[in-house]
Amino acid sequence: MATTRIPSSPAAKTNRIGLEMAQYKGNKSTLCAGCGHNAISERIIEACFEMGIEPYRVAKFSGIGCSSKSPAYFLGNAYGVNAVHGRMPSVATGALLANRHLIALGVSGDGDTASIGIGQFVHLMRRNLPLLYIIEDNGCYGLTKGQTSATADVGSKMKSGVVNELPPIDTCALAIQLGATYVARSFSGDKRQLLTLIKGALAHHGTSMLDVISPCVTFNDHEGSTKSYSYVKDHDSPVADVSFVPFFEDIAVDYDPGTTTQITLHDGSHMLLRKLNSDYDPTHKGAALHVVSESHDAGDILTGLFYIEPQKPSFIDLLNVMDEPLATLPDAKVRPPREVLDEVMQSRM
Ligand SMILES: Cc1ncc(C[n+]2csc(CCOP(=O)(O)OP(=O)(O)O)c2C)c(N)n1
Ligand code: SF4
Ligand SMILES: [Mg+2]
Repeated sequence: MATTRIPSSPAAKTNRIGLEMAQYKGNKSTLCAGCGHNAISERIIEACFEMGIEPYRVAKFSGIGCSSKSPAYFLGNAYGVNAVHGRMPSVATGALLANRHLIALGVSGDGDTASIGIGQFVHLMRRNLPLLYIIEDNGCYGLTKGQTSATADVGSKMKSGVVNELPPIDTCALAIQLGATYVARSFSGDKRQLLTLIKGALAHHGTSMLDVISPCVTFNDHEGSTKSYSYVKDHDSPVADVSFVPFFEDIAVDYDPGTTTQITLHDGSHMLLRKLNSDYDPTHKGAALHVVSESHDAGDILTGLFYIEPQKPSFIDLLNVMDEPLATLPDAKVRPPREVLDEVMQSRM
């Protein structure tokens, strides 16, 4: 269902398609003040505005949770579906098969994804559906008062004082291993890195999985938590400094080629990765899995673009889905005439 049209004001700055930032906003947030999820919504708004994305082509998908409520707070001119808890991937898959021209943006939580939704998540990752999947990861079930989620680290203390003893599921490692083609981790407090990674993900054609550490100020921002603002600030370790150049901008940049990897995305945009770790190659799956696993052992929160594979065919390409949206095909094209049905019934399989 499309939501309300937000009017423009004459004086504001406009983007390359003539829209202003206000036209990318949504309803006023009802989340707690300071919740990391609000910062992520702001970056989504900025990324879509700066890239000149047509809001009415975007379809927002989410499950259930504080994080899954957040699509109401950005892109009020886009389509939006709140699915059942943990079931967003199948709804998004159906919508994209019905209309391959949608720009699909999924927002989920660590509970919605790694606990109840893990079964749907793993199949989404192996299909390479063209969708940006953001996990707003606070290591707890914020909406239901802060229970431990499956991404909580061993030794992390919950507000109740209980210490988590179960190993976390690393959604980035899982996504890389299963076939997602753009996999990154960021922090809601790192505006520049997060904005860049969202822009790159929007230009990518395939599944982009972005795990964003997003502190829950009400239930998981205390001493002893490994998903608090202060812990993440102290342990954030970027794998590379990442920049994004959209297809409509000239790539004349001041990067030293000897220290920078340049990756061309599906729409002609570029990701530029200035290496911080000398040998890191984000197009090498084994290397990506290695750095993610190594960072766990070192107790770091590794951020940045871990893995990218821009050329792999998406699920839509593999299925050879026709260009015309299936959702708008006229009855005459979708209902085979009686003679054809008779022929099928008579034929031997
Ligand atoms: C089938 C089902 N089981 C349980 C719930 C209760 N429930 C609602 S949100 C939620 C967890 C949300 O956690 P997360 O996805 O991490 O989102 P957050 O609120 O932390 O952003 C749970 C268990 C539900 N709504 N539906
Ligand atoms: S309870 Fe936590 S996750 Fe939910 S809105 Fe508040 S701070 Fe955010
Ligand atoms: Mg959560």
